[in-house]
Amino acid sequence: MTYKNLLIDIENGMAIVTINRPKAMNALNEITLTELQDAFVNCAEDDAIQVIIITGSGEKAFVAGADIAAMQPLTALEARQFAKLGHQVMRTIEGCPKPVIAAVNGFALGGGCELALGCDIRIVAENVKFGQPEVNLGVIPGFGGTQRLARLIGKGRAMELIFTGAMVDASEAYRIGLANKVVPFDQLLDTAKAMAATIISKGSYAVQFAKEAIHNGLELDLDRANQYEAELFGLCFATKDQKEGMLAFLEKRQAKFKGE
Ligand code: DAK
Repeated sequence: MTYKNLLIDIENGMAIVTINRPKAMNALNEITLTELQDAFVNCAEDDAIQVIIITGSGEKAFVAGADIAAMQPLTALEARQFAKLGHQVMRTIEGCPKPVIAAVNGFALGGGCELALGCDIRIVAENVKFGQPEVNLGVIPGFGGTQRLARLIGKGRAMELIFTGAMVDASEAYRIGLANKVVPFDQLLDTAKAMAATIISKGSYAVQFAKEAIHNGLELDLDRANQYEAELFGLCFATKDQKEGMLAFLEKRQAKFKGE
């Protein structure tokens, strides 16, 4: 996988996807979004990859938003197309059967905050600044921020952030549930990799079904969601990892999962 604005490193069962447009604070333009879409489809299909980590190059920015210079002259129809591309990328990340960890360094604004929201887990550096500053530009969040931010941190807090365009620092992000973990910048990637390694050591089907159950179940009422969970729970018993995991417990030894 070779891209213009992305770097992809594959090691120990994980793919590290780095958005690499440091001169524009890793802002998301059409090429970058198209490449992200392609990279996540490829990572989803690659059996050598079990967890994906996404980060931004440099210390200053994860992603400072959708590319304002590219967006400024768009017509309404072009803007709609651009928003659809962004939505498609976020959906691809959410729908990716493998866990996706955002390692968020520096500014995660607008489309950058929305990209982090599309990921399953957010580990952030102490210098992080989250925000949805679109109202400063005369627009609203266009890559799902009005929906995912409210779902993650609640309607009232999401409205405050989106109406004021205010930025949130690391401790506040952690307090309101936007960040799972806060670490010094120089430990960011290692912390994300350590979490990825822990996830990789589990039965990969169990992790995959858990992601499906949580992600899709949240869109359903509780009875249907529980039914959906029951189906996926049952499906776990079609895997060798379930037999091995339970046998290992009974034999008082560490399970050897094979992802089968
Ligand atoms: N787009 C393009 N370039 C950007 C950028 C961005 N979002 N953010 C920063 N840059 C560029 C700057 O223009 C500057 O470029 P040069 O002048 O050096 O060529 C370079 O990165 C360094 O930025 P600064 O000089 O401004 O650096 P500072 O440290 O002083 O400030 C900052 C850092 C992140 C606070 C500041 O750059 C900033 O406020 N950036 C904009 C943040 C922002 O407003 N982000 C939200 C973008 S809007 C929709 C689809 C999508 C969206 C909405 C609607 N539809 C189609 C309906 C999504 C919108 C957004 O994400």
